[in-house]
Amino acid sequence: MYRRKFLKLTGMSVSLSAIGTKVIAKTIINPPKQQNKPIVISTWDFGIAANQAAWNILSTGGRALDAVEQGVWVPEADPKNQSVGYGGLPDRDGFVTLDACIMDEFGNCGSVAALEHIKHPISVARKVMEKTPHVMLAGDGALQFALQNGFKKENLLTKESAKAWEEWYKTAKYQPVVNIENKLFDKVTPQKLPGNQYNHDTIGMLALDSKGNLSGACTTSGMAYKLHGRVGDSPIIGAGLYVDNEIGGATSTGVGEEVIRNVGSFLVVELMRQGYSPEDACKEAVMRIIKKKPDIAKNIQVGFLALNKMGQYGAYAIQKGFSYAVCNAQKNDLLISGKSYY
Ligand code: SD4
Repeated sequence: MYRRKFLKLTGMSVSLSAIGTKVIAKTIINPPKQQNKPIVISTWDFGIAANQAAWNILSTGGRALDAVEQGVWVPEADPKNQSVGYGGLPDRDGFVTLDACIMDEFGNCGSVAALEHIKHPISVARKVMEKTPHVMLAGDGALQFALQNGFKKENLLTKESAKAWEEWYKTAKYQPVVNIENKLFDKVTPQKLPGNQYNHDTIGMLALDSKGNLSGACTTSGMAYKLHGRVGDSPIIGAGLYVDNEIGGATSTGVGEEVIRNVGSFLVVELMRQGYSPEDACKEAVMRIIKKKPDIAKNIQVGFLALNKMGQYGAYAIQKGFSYAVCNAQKNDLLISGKSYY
């Protein structure tokens, strides 16, 4: 009842002083009468190619879950992409360890953390979801499960990533570079940058299929040169990804520790449940991070991307240059720069 009234206040700012803290909420402007579907969105410029693979499934009436799995396979398999899957930059001890999770329209989810030697961690995450009573497998146990389920053991450390790590090892200084995504956005290649410059980027993908069902996937090699065993937000349901088929989905990229502290993607979905547009929900989640730790937030990037049940989407990041790709029947593979606090 309350929610219905809230949604009626289209385009207005509403003060929620009744619940204690004063929150300014903007509601969805002109909610569409029909769902904008099918549609797929994903983080960063490598989302363009990933969306194309997802679109091949969505445009032929396929399920959002299959679309997001196949979509993120593209960057996972790309050796030139040094932040996801094969070719990902290693941890400080030289091991490539991958994090991934997936969530479907029924609230089922699966996840792997600190998984080594498997090119497509997203598919292992899906197997965890579909074939076990668990949600998350980590480290050696995740690898053992993958091998038992027919995944091939591979060396994921490419020559380029080994070289970058050796360069970094000379100083072994762990310091996420401020606004690294801007550099990616400007299409500077990792090879042109010294040692630790390219140290994070994740693909998060959300899709709404022609039946109106939502799914999401998130996969990464995590922060480059992290401590061995470090797990980021990307495989954590609610942090790096969350999907509620009644409301929408959200995913994150950037320094995972700050996303975990704020259970970021769950927060974005819950804000959309309260009537926030996808962009406003992402913005509010970013503001939560900035408000809690302003000094840390100044020097890091975190971005959220969200898609609601009507197929509306939006993004917001701490720093400029957060790009994301959108693909539907009208605009194929359009790259959009998200809005940011700084
Ligand atoms: C992590 N969130 O491991 C990931 C890295 C990332 O853009 O998204 N970078 O913390």
